[in-house]
Amino acid sequence: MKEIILVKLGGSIITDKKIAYLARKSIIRRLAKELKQSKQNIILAHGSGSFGHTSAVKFGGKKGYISKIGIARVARDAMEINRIVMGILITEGIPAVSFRPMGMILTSAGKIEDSFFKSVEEVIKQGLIPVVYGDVIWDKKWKSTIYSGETILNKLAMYLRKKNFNIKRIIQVGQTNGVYDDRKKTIPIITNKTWPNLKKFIFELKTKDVTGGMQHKVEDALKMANLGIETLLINGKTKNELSKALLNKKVKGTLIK
Ligand code: IP8
Repeated sequence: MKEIILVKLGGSIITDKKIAYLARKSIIRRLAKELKQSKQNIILAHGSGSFGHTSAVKFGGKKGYISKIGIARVARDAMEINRIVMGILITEGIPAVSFRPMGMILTSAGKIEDSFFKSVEEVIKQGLIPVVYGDVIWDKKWKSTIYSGETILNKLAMYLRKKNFNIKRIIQVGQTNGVYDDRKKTIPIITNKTWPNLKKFIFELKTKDVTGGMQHKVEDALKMANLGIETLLINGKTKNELSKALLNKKVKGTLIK
């Protein structure tokens, strides 16, 4: 059984969420160097941050859109941040291959109707690093929906588990030391049991985000925990947190299990 670690670089860390269409290239480069130190099999996902979200707030996408040119722009902007990330990964010597989610998934009212992940599986077998990202997904009822990077990563994880891959854990790299409570202190562990109580007290950043912020992130991760896959949320602004997390060393963050 091949062991795989899934890593998501959040939109909040790879872009400046307060400034439209601004990528934090030096942070992406440092995270790429940290990723490169790992000898594990990795699947990488990244968010859209101030690229896709800025446009999706204007033109829609989550349950259809306001204009054809608008949704075309959302789709273009989601791809644009991917182009920037891919450029850096490859310059850093990482054999990364980009898979566009809208070409792998078709939904109806937000639920997957058809998907094709076999090429991703093949690329992992060849020892390359597949990269997916938050994207516009074409939807038979709503016309379009938007899947965040972690939703796509989770769908891939479920597929690969069925194919007997051993998904060890998901590492989500954001700009906080995991999930904060209302006093801005890290909640070290969240489980399905503790979440209903904790939920009322979590701290949410007030930036534009059509895929739902921290609560959505935790709830998606809890679904994965039900399948035995834990998620670790760490701070990408702290140097070497990602490399430590990849080596299973102690980090400041939240473990969702
Ligand atoms: O940043 C959202 O992906 P996320 C994708 O991972 C778009 O939530 C197009 C807004």
